Amino acid sequence: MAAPFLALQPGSAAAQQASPPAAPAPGQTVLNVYNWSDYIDPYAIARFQRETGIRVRYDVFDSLETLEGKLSAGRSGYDVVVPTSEPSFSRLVRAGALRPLDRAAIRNWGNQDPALLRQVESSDPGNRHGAIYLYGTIGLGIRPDKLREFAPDAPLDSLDLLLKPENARRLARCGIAVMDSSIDVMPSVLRWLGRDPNTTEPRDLRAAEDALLAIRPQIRAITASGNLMDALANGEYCVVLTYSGDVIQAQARAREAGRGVQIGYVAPKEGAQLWFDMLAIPADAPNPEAAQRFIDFLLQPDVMAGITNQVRYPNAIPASRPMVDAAVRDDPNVYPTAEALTRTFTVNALAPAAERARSRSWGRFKAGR
Ligand code: N2P
Repeated sequence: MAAPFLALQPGSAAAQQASPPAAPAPGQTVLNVYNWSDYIDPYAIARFQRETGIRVRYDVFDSLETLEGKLSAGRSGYDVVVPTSEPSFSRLVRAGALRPLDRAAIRNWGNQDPALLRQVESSDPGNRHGAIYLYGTIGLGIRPDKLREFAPDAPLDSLDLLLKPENARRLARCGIAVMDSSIDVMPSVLRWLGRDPNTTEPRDLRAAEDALLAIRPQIRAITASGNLMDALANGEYCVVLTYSGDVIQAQARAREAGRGVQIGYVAPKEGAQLWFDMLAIPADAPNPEAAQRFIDFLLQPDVMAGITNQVRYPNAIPASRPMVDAAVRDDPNVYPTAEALTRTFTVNALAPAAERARSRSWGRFKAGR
C-alpha cells in the first residue's frame, strides 16, 4: 500500500488508511510507522505530531504474511512495526531483527499490565524488544438474523457454523468469507479438529487442509482481513473468519449506517486463538529515537483509551480503562472475561520447513484442490 502522511479526519475509516501526501518541512524528523489497517486513533497521531514536531509517515498491512514479507529482507525503512507476538514477533526477536528497547527512555513502560507482559515473555524473554499495543482473538463475524433464517439449527457459538459442510452449504448463498492467512487461520482449524494448533505432523496438516477443502466451494472470498470489515458492515457476508476487533468495528459501522445490518462476534467455544500485537523497532530503523518516543507516547493511558475506543481492541494499560467508553469496556467480546480467557489458546512459531508446508497447504485450499 502507499506511504501516505496521515490525514486527520477523526472517525472516518479512510483517515485510518490513507491521506493526501504532505511533505515534511525541511529538516523535520520523519517517523515511519508500519501498522495493521484500521488500527489507530487518528487523533493520537495528530497529538504526537503536535507535541513532538515529528512527522509521522504511516503505512498499513493486513496480514502477517505481508508484514513478514516486508520485514524479512531487512532495510524496510520502518521505525516502528507491529508484529503479532506469535509467530512473527518471536521470529524477528530470534533473528536479531529488532532493536532492544531502551526502557529508560520509555517512561510509560510501567503502565503495562505485568500479567500480560509475562504472557508475551515466552515470545521475547525479558520483554526486551516489544511493548504490548493491543490484543484480541480470532473468531467469526456473523449476522445472527440471517443465520436464523438460512440455518436455524446451526450453533452460534462454534466453528461448526463455518467448518461443518452442512452448515457451510446452507450459508453459502448468504455469503462466507475467510481472511487470507494460513498463519492466523490454520491453528483454529486444527483446534476445531481436536488437534494441536502448533502441530508440525503432516497428517494433522492434511486433516486441516481436508476440512478447509470440504467447504471451499461454499466460500465466496478468501481475502486479506482489511478487505473484510466494510464488506461485513455492509451486509455482504453472513459468516466471516477474522480478527475480533475487526468484527466489532464492523458492528459499530453497521450501526452508524443504520441500514439494519446486525453483526455479532463469536469466539469459538472449541477455543479461540489469543494474540498480542507488539510495538517494536527494526534493528536497522532509520530513526530509533523517534520510534522510542512514539512507543512511549502510545503507552499513556488517555492515548490508549482513545485507540481502544476507536478500534475496539483491548489494550494492556489498566489505567486506560476508566477512559474507555462503557459500551466498549463492558463488551466481553472486546475485553474477554477471565472465564473466556481459559478457553483461548496461543500459538508458537513453527520451524521454517513446517511453515512452508502450512503455506503450501493453504495455497491448495485457496486454489480448491
Ligand atoms: C486490525 C487487525 C489487527 C489484528 N485491523 C491482528 N493481529
